[in-house]
Parts: sequence; C-alpha cells; structure tokens
Amino acid sequence: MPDAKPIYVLNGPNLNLLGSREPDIYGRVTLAEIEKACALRAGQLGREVVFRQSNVEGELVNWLQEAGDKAAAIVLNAGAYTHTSIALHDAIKAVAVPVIECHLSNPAAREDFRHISLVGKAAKGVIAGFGATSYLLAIEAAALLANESKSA
Ligand code: CA2
Repeated sequence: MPDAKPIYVLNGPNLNLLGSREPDIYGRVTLAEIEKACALRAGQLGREVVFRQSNVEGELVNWLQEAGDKAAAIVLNAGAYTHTSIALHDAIKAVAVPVIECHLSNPAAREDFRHISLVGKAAKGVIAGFGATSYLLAIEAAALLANESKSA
C-alpha cells in the first residue's frame, strides 16, 4: 500500500512501568515488547506504527492533534486519564480519524472509579481486558477502519 498513513499508538501515565510492577493486574510484558508486537502486526497489515508514551496529559493532547493530521487511525491507552480527562475527550472529538480506546485490564470489572471512561464517550470503540493482546486487536480494528477511509 504506497503512502499508507501510520497507526498512532499512544500510551498514558505509568504504562512505562509495565513488566516491572503489578504483574497480577497488568502481566509481565513490557511496553517495549508491546511496541514490537504492534509494529509486527501492523506491518502484516500494510501499516507502520508510531508508538509513544507520556505521563503528561497535555503531551497526549498534542500527540492526538498531530495524529489527526498524520495518522490513519489512533489506538489510545490513556491509562488513568481515561477516567478523568475532559481535555483528552475534547481532543478525540476534534480529530477526524478513528480513535480506538485500548486497555490491558478490563476497567468495568475493577474499582467503581474506573467504570466511567471520558475517552470512551468520544472514541469509536473499546478493546479491553485481553492483556497485551488488547493492543493487537486494536491494531487490527485500526487497520480495518483505516482501509475503509479513502484518505488513509
Ligand atoms: O488496563 C489498562 O490498560 C489501564 O489503562 C491501565 C491504567 C489504569 O489506570 C486504567 O484504569 C486501566 C494504569 C496503568 C498503570 O500501569 C502500571 C503498570 C505497572 C505498574 C504500575 C502501573
């Protein structure tokens, strides 16, 4: 696919700690390993991945805006900002490309404060609860949605 736009995979706060702590909830896989697996799966689907992590809310907003111009689709694990960030909600609403909310765990099966997703209220859809595999399922959804769009 010549000139196919990339899939942006954006990760929020504390996800840089993956693999080192709380393995019962989040598994033992590191974010670097997830990045490699995403790149491999996206490559099989004819796409490249731009993979980033930040603990800073505004940086995630900036990257969503950048992806709105450059990406075919966005996979977003906003971490705890999922449940609190009106800024991320508004940024998702403002981009024309599809945003897939992605989680390692299943927030609906956890504490009450994780049951609200401000990201989910703006996203195209949600994939959650499959550990690192959630990212690969989200890459597949992103590639399918991107292929439906003429400009991506
Ligand atoms: O399940 C997910 O992917 C979450 O987005 C992870 C967030 C959590 O706040 C969301 O409710 C669900 C937390 C990411 C923190 O990741 C850590 C990894 C290892 C050790 C400590 C935190």
